[in-house]
Order: sequence, then structure tokens, then C-alpha cells
Amino acid sequence: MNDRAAERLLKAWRHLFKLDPDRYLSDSALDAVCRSGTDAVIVGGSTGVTFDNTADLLARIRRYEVPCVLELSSADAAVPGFDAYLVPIVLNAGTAEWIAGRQAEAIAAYGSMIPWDVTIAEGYIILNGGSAAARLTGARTEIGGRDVLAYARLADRLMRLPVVYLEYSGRFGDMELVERVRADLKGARLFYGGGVTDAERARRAAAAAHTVIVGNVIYERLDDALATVAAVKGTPPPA
Ligand code: 1GP
Repeated sequence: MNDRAAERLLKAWRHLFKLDPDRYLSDSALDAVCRSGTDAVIVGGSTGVTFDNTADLLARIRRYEVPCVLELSSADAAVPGFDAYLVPIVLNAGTAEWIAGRQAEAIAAYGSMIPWDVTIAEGYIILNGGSAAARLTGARTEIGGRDVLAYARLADRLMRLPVVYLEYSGRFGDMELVERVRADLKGARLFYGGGVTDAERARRAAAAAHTVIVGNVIYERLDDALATVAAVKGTPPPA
């Protein structure tokens, strides 16, 4: 993917569903998710993700036209055949391993097999200390708006990452802060994820961020999850 192609893809994404290969989803629920009108399905999770459960989920999603993207948290689960690959760089991680450790190990191990043209880095800022992602990465989540903005600028201005991801996984975040971070970005797209459990929250998140990611509620209240698609798409995109 050249820069312009990556830019087009990212700009087209307003709503994304995130499916966890380690969680059960019935065929009928998967059918509804894939036909929902979402822009793409992300496959990814913090724990219990293996090559086999990732490949299984990809095969099920491939029956549908919806683009399917793998978010890699472990090189062991690097399954070929996805439309694109998202590689998190956890900016506020407690150890270097999650910033530039595991990624370098994966590159050393897989070298020439990596499809760079469809690989996109995400500058993650994890803000819910109770989430599995925060525990796994030892993220410094007790930080104020100034620090969040500083991490976002680091990603956007210094590292020139194409995506900044404000990750509140499991909890609905501070939309004023999300809005402030998005308005400050020069080149990166702002992804927001966490606690989008109904249409109203989806609208609020869509007004603040470029792209809204919906995860957990798929497994808890499918109808509410599906309603987030129209809610996001019906909200005018922020600048
Ligand atoms: C998780 O950002 C996503 O990585 C979505 O969060 O599961 O809380 O919807 P939820």
C-alpha cells in the first residue's frame, strides 16, 4: 500500500467492529456483524489469541465482502491473508517491550514475509487502567490531558504515525479529551475505542474521533452493537 492508498483506506474508516478470536460468536451473530455496513472488521485481542483461533475467525469472516484487518498483539498469531495489518505501538507502556521490543522481534523473525504495503502502525495511548491491555503492557494510565496530548503529538509530529488510538477498552472515555486530541493532530487519524455500547455513545464518539471502534458489546447486546453503525455513519465526520 503506498502512502496515498493507506491514507484513502484510513479516511474511509468511520466505524469498525473488533472481534476477539478468543471469544465465542455464533454464526448468526457473525453474519449480522459482517453485513452490518461497518467499514471493516478488526480481528484482535489482548489475551488468548493464537494462530489457530485467528485463522479460524478469518476463514469465517471471509465468507463476506467486508474488509478484514488483523491487529497484531503477538507475532505468533500473524496469519497471512488479511486485507491489512495494524501494529500497535503502546506509547504509554510501562516497558519498552510494547513500544519497540516485540515489534522488532517479529520483524527479525518474519523479515521478508511481512506485507509492508498493507501494514499500518497505531500509536496507542491506553487510558483505562482496569483493562486487559493496560495490565498486559503496564500502561501508565493515570495521566492528565496534557500528557495524553503530549503522547499524541509524539506519535503525530515526531514519529509521524498514521494513527493515534485512544484506547479506553471496557469504559466510555472523556469525549472532551478525545475531541481536543483529534483537533490537535496534523496528519494522523484519531481512532477511539472503549465502552461504545449504544447508539447515543456511538454518536458522541463519532463527533469527537475520526474512527470509532466497537468491541465488547457485540458479545453482550448484539442489537445495540449493530445500532452503532448507523449512529456513527449518520454523524458528520469531524474535521
Ligand atoms: C477494544 O477499543 C476497543 O480494543 C473497543 O473497546 O471493547 O470497550 O468496545 P470496547
